[in-house]
Amino acid sequence: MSVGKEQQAEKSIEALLEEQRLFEPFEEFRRNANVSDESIYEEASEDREGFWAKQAERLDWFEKWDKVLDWSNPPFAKWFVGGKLNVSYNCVDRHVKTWRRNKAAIIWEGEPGDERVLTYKDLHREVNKFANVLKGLGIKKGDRVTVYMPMIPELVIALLACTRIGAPHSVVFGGYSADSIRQRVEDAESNLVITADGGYRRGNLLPLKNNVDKALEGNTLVEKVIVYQRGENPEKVHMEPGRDLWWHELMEDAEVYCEPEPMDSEDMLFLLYTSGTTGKPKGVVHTTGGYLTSVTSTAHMIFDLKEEDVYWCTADIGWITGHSYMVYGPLSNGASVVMYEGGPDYPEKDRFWEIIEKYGVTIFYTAPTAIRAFMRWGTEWTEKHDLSSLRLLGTVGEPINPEAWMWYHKYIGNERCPIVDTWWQTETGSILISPLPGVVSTKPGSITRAFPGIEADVLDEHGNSVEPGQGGFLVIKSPWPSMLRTVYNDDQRFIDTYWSNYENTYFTEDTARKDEDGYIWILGRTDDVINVSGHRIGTMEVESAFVDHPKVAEAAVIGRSHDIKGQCIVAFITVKEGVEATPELNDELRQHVATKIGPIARPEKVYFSSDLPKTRSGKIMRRLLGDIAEGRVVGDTTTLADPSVIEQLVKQQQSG
Ligand code: 7RM
Repeated sequence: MSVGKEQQAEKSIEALLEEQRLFEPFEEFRRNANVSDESIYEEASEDREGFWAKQAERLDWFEKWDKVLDWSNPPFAKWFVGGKLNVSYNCVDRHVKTWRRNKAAIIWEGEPGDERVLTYKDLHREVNKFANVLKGLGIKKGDRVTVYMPMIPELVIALLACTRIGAPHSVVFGGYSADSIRQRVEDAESNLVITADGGYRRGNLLPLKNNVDKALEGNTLVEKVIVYQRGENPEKVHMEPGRDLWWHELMEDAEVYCEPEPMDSEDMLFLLYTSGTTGKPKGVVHTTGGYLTSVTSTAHMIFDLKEEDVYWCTADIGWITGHSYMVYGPLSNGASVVMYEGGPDYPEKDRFWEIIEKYGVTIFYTAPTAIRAFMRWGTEWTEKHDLSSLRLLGTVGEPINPEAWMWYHKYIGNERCPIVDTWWQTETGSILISPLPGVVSTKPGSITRAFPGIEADVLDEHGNSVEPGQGGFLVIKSPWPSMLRTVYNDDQRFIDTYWSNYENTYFTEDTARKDEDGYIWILGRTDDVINVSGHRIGTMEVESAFVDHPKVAEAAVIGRSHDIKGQCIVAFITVKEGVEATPELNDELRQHVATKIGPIARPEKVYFSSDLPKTRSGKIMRRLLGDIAEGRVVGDTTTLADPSVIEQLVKQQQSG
């Protein structure tokens, strides 16, 4: 069997760690960079709180804080204690007071090719009006508003309007299914949902409103649903009498100014659900002052945002990357932000390059999975377009393989744009580990070093910092402003997940290695999370979706490496007595999971098995399933209750 593959996997990690290429900052870039002096690292580590206080001064505060950090009750941190501010004021009002009022805030392109540009003044008007709409519907400070929308300007308007009146938003990614919406609406106890009749994806209008209708069946808490009309046939949209309201009708008579609510620095700004080890997604809680401080300063220093930049982050706002680096970070800095509704290959595989050329994008931020797809599509698509406006490239979401890094560098950056490989999480709120493009030399595949003011390290199981060249657990040793404050309604889960491995140290759930220069290389995750195209999917979530099907008895789900997606989902299923394991059922089950969770969770491969490999105490041995899925030599099976299960599965794997 394929001993070779195991060695290969081992070799590719080795190759990654032996990656010797070093790219020094380009001299011209350094000269003009927002940060061009390395001393910032030392200064920040000598006086961390002083550094963050200086960053907080980038914002407009209604009342200044009394204390930078209160860490008297770890792991519950408070930043900028006593400070008062408003996020929409910082992202919009303060720019409208300057010449930026007529600067483009959002440059939007719909998938069918429609275009809209909103200046900061336009954005101000829309946000204020919509904030008044929310108030008019009785939404008050502290109420959680669920938002399920396509990538259209109204999504940004909805978020900023929520922050204006102090109502935390909970965005549900538009690719999630009705069940996922239901779960999140219920956990957040929302009484308002904002959605649209649909959004375009590869030529089709996704039925967002239908999903919301299904999600709300039997829900008694949600009183109103606001529907933005994106499609062409409003008469075809079901509007529940007394519950559903059209966005445009509500906006007709809305007043054009709404006083921004002065929020306490520690008031909840938003909730965002993310997958973890157990089945139920965690509601990650972010607060106001610290979050905005971190995203504003990281966007300024890492993306080197300048007044004349045209900035494009391709992430969907349904993920944390969209929250922090499509909306809050860039807008707080007064940048012009490109927003695109649809897919990268629609109508053709050069849509992204076309957009870069059309709007003169200068800063481009995307994910390794996208870069690997571009590589596969080939340079015939990039060559058709003038990409010379670009001056900085970014990547996020999963480890980038050196080949993809080099391709990005060569074919998109034309060998003259720095690449920032930014490591962070939904929980961290902002980028914590990344090069500063004007001062840090990069190595393809490494996230390099911690942002100033961030104390990252790689520890062994005893809590000792590992020697250069060694691997261990990636941790953050002191609090930072945008760290999650808790898991919504579940302090215990917050403590157990992130703060129980080491004392007063944040456990990232990632494994990493430090090289001889102290550079950090991410290896993978320690928990049961599969990273599919940079999206976190919990194995338990997928397993629950499977066993929810009437024909399934038991399911075990693992991640397998995938050329484009990084990882993909593989499932091992036992069916109930009397059920036949047919290819049709196989398709049906994969579709079932896609319907339950969303298309991103559709398993790549389903294996049927008469039993799952279990220990005598009944634990499923995922390690063995991983070996099978990857086509590796299957490890030690002596603890198995029934070793013959493995043979059966290996046979299936080998026959494809
Ligand atoms: C921003 C985001 C977080 C997990 C994280 C890592 C992985 C993210 C990188 C990365 C290697 C990177 N938030 N991850 N960025 N791995 N290099 N630059 O993705 O909450 O959805 O995922 O993603 O495992 O823990 S997330």
